[in-house]
Amino acid sequence: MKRMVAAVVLTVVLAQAAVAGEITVGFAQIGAESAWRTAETISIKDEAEKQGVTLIFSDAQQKQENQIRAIRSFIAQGVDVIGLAPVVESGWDPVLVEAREAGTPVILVDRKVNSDESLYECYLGPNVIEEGRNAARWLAKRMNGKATIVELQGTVGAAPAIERKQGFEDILAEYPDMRIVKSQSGDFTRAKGKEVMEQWVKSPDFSSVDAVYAHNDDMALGAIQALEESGFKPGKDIVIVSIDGVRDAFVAMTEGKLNCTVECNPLLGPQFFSLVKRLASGESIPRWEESHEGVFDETVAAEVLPTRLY
Ligand code: GZL
Repeated sequence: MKRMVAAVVLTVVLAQAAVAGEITVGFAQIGAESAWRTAETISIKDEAEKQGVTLIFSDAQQKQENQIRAIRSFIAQGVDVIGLAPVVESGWDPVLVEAREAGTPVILVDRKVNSDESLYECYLGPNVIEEGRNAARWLAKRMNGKATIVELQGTVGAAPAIERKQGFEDILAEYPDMRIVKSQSGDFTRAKGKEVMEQWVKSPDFSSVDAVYAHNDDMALGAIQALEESGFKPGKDIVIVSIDGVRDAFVAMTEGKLNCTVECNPLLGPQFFSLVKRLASGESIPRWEESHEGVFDETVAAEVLPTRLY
């Protein structure tokens, strides 16, 4: 009953805001840890301006406590909708309950939480497990089903890190001669990806490694730098597949240093504000609004690079 009342209140409040044409959105962004994240921020800010929506934007520097503080501030300021790109998947229940009790709907953007679905309106983002599967499918084909792999994982506890690992391993289960021999978090950053690879190349058994799977392009680009500085030829001695599809990944593929990137579209501004407006006009919105993506490898990089928007 309480949820029904909250839903009615929410619809009326949002509809009033929509009529007044003065929707205010609070967006709790993770930070600026990767080129992908920066592209997403630009897309959200540009679309808010284009659509005349008042945007209160918070950069949490990859700290969950800062995101929680921002959400509480948005609630106190009486925003109409909250957008949240959750840095990790757990620990959100208390603040999401506060938002629901305040009648402030939450839309998850690009990452999921493991809270009950009733605590948010929608997840806008990719099929992240499929991204991991597509990376493994491409690598299996490229390596003829035989590879000794090191894996650079994303931020510990982040849904895309958990799901990209799961998806990759789903496919690896079909290839007994493909195995992951080292796996460590590079926190989705170029610096940490380089740092982890610098340690790995020193280990005696690294000579058996012939492939790298990175959960995002930024860590792959850091690893490429470390491999080059250690005398390896990344993209040739060691085949590298990553995820995101940022511009620098396409440049690296044209240079023969990266072999494949699985696209993860950060340009979610238009879809996000379309969901906000539909919420505001009392329309129901889907539980999952999927962003659509491709797989790009070295054979198409030069042709596709000029068309890339991020
Ligand atoms: C994926 C997104 C990830 C990107 C990284 O949806 O959450 O976060 O793949 C970014 O580049 O840091």
